[in-house]
Amino acid sequence: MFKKILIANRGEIALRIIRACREMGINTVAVHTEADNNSLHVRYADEDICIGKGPAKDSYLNIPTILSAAEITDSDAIHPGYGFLAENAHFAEICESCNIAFVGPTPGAMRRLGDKIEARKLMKEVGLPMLPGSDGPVESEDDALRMAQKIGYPVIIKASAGGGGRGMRVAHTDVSLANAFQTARSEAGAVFGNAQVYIEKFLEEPRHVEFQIIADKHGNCIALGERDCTVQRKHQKLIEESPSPIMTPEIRSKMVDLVIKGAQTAGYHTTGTIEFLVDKHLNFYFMEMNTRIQVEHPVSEMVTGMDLIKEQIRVAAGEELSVKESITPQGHSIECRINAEDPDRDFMPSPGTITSFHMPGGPGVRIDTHAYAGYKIPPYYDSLLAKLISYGANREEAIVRMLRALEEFVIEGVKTTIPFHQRALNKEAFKSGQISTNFVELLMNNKI
Ligand code: MV4
Repeated sequence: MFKKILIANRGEIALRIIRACREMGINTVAVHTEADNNSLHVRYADEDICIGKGPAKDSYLNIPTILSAAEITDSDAIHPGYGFLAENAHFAEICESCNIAFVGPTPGAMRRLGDKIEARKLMKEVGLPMLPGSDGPVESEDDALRMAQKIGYPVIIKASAGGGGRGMRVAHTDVSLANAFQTARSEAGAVFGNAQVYIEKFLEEPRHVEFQIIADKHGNCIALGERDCTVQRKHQKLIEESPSPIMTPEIRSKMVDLVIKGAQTAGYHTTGTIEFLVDKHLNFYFMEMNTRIQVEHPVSEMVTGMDLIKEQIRVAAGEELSVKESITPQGHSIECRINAEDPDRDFMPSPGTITSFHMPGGPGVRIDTHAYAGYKIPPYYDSLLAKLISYGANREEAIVRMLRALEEFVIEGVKTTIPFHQRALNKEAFKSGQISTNFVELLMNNKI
């Protein structure tokens, strides 16, 4: 097992990783910026190193600086968390060449799955259900037109290196397709340095359902059920839950077999998530695979009893999975992302000092946060302040507990998304589970 892990991240996830390490007897190194000097991850770690001023590109994204910090502290592994360098294959490669274990996939597996065209090809061969689309890159406007006419409108052009909704354009007619193709291509080139795009049938009003898997280097791979992340705004998830309210045991069992086959075929040996779009008839379509631990991993932990971070560290160190069979979710868990944003002002970021901070507690409530009373939220990073997670014997109990916890939560000094969550969870559409990815928009425009 590793003796010392450097956490190349900040905020709640850095703290979450430090807590797992503490329980495992692994020493920790926090890296931080001047702006994050007073963050809890710095206080909880055994050692800490300042790696820059505020902006991430000069600190949490600076590969040479982070590797120097790992060398100086004699760390034998780096945990990247999510975001920042977590899906950077070049970083994983450099860690490898410095003899520092990267807690995540091999650079090869990360590259294969990070390229959406490659991932689509691989998962299609394995037998995962796909929306009709191109089997490779679309190279020209004529190519795009031919494919679109074969698939039928509406279609979506997506960047092969994409993610977070960048480099993505929908077209409803031949005329709009030419423009969609060109703008998706140039945006993909500008944002990702890779202009390759592909085309798919555009699914209207889908749900987002994703499967959590974990694999070791001994041939074991298991699934930990699914998460429903349909409640999003501008590709930022706001509420996640497990299990999905629309899942059936039959569909889950079929999907679990397929995602495990997919991960094994990709040579995958860590935690990962396979994302699907779901239509109103409960047809599933592969969307993409995420090769990191995700923000919303706690809801899977709550319904499976597995500590995903500890397990991820164990498999990175070459150990076998502690559980060899897939786990069926028990009970129900919901996560609300408490962001320092003003829902009344189009979710505008609200950095500043938290003047008072009282966390909820009691049965079935978990909070992952790096914040506290007096904490100053820096303006440089994402606005996630806390993850409020509820657990109940069933969905109704998880919702009631979440509403009770949201009521108990006091955060003063900055605006937060707490009022948004209270509104959302009280909506009949949410309670009945009858929603699609347009739920937040409908809610904010008072259309439901
Ligand atoms: C789609 C789609 C409909 N049809 N692909 C959004 C993020 C990116 N990873 C892919 N996305 C979508 N791909 C096809 N063929 C709709 C979306 C989409 C979406 C998906 C999940 C959750 C929220 C969303 C919001 C807008 C668009």
